[in-house]
Amino acid sequence: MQDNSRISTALLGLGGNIGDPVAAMSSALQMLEQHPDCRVTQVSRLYKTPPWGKTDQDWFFNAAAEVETTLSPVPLLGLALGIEQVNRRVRAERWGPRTLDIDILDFGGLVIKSDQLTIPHPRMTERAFVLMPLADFAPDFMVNGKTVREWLGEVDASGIEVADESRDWWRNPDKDMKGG
Ligand code: PH2
Ligand code: MG
Ligand code: MG
Repeated sequence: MQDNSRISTALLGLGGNIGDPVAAMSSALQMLEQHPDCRVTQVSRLYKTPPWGKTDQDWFFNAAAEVETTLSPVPLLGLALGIEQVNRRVRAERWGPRTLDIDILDFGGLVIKSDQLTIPHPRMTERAFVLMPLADFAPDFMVNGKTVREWLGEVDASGIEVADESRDWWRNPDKDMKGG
């Protein structure tokens, strides 16, 4: 990052269940890491999670990340949506379509309610697929009066699996595809 003066810490949730979500999530984190106004400071393990809400769809891959940024919340949202667009492009090519969701869960503890953005993310405290990855690096982080660990104790986390124990699964997503 170029300017150290106004650094905020944002928490992001990432997920996907179409195409190659792990490649899309890896690409997203690498794009954030390479962006001049962002630095990826924590990444959770990689999880495989049963679909929440609409249950007649494929399981998801989910992860969480901490990003330090000199961007304000709305520009960070714009960056996240742009990265989603790039990775959501459906292309009739070898590795097929891919889908990616990037949610801003928290931004420096601010409370924001605008048409574009609600922070903290209004459903994060109900969702084990958000809380469990977040608890890998921020179990004591406070959201709406309770820690991530406390919220996690109140939700149904059944079915969730760790898909990659490594915290840098996103740095080299093709490592298992060599020769394949
Ligand atoms: N995202 C949704 C709806 N349901 N379920 C899981 N397991 N993981 C998700 O990321 C997810 C979901 C809408 O954003
Ligand atoms: Mg979402
Ligand atoms: Mg979203």
